Amino acid sequence: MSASIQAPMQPLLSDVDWCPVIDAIEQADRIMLITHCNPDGDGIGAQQALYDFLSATGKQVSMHNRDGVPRIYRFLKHADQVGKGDWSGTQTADLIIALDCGAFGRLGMPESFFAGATLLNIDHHASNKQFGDINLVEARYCATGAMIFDLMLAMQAPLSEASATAIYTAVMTDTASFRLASATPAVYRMAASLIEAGAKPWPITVHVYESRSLAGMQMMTACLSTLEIKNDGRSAWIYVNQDIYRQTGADVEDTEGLIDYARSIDGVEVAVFMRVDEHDSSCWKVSFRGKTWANVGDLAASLGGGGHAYAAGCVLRGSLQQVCEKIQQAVNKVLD
Ligand SMILES: [Mn+2]
Repeated sequence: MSASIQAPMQPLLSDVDWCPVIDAIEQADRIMLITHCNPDGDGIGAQQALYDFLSATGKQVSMHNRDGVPRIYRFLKHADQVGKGDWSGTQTADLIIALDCGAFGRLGMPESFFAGATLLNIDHHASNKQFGDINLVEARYCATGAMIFDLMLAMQAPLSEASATAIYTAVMTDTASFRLASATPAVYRMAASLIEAGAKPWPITVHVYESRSLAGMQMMTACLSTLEIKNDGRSAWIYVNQDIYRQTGADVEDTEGLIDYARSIDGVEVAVFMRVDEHDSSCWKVSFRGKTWANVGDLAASLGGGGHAYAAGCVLRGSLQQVCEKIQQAVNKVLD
């Protein structure tokens, strides 16, 4: 045991009013936690941390995501408690908490899922549509997981190893491993508190970034061979079509992080990644990443999507060529 003195935990933001959220939680007996379709580390981490804390308070807590929990996040303690798929039952929760989700449709669940429950929307996307009965949307947070950290402090909840690990995972993935501008000194102080509470940075990193399948690596090779550089070297484009899925046997989870390779090219300001829906060849999920000054959140919004300044996305329909043309016009407006 080292003799180091642990600094007292401090909230990331001291001027956020958590009272409406705390009131809603205290009034509820049965709580359902949900995050967006194709969940990322932030949505899953926030959900896992909140589950760990709320279930310890004696409340009946459950979790359901249309797309479950991606493989790389299944090391989190309560991952196997998350329900998956469509919803045919009757909702028995009196409070549903949507985490890290900017728009109602991105939850991917039918109306019956929400029937009779209060919907609480906790998110950090500036583009959030405020779809909840109660909304706590604060874009100054680097991650929704960081909001759960502040909520737990506001509720004077003890920080367990499981919730610290989940919040660390959320923040690590949404700040590109503490490298984005959103990783402020306060975020690093929070990370120190998480590590003091038992989060282990390297094992978490190995689960999330060092566990690629061989099929996933073959998908990466195929995807990177689609690379095109446009806008005089300032945009980089890659895609995954159905041939690539078929040839490699990889799945949508294996596309995670591929766009970062496009962005990493010297001189590239905007990276574009287009992936076809595995079941619908005319539906393209498009991701954008910005490097220094380009605001891809605005770019995505101009195409009907949303997100953050450095990371955003949208859904477009058509052939690959049609989709490319639509995106090209929007990219030109940002870069030219
Ligand atoms: Mn997020």
